Amino acid sequence: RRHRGLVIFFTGLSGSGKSTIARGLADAVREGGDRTVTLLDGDVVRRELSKGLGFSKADRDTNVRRISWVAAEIARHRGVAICCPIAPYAAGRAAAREMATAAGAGFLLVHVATPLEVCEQRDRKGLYARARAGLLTGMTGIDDPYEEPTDADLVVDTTDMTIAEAVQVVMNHLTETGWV
Ligand code: GGZ
Repeated sequence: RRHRGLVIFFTGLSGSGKSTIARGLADAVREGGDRTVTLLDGDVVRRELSKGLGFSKADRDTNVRRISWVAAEIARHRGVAICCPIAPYAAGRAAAREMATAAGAGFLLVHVATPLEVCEQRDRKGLYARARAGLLTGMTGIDDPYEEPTDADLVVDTTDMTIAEAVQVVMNHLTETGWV
């Protein structure tokens, strides 16, 4: 497994901690060995790869599919791709797994299952408050769906966990399963 590509796909609500864990994990995997790690950061993806897309179901599907395709290509060439879109639909996540598998790579779905009330309390960007006030429509978890994964390889809830601890949980899993 150490010689095969791998897609690590984080899914979860806005504010769940996905991106922060993904960034920490990218550093940890780079430090731990000689693997090439590509982080498909959400903000960068929406600026560079999915510019112009919004948050309708069609646009989210397109965004998630693009990310999944790039991740699978990276993994095809034996890299480790880490991505962290909300990816609210089960079908999109299943397609991401299929694309990685078809590329001969491994696929790890990590559900960052921090509950909505915790994400909403943090509200780092004020999006939940705006959604509650009716100033923003189509906010995931408020008036837009998030289909809870039933096929996650790993579930982490950052409610009572530091980011470093969450990164360690994922790293331990990767070590135990022989990916790094
Ligand atoms: C959800 C939204 C929305 C709506 C803007 N719904 O916490 P953030 O700010 O930094 O991360 C969220 C990000 C979600 O983009 P993704 O590309 O991950 O979504 S998807 O996988 O569904 O394509 C949030 C911000 O964009 N944001 N409007 N309506 N999140």
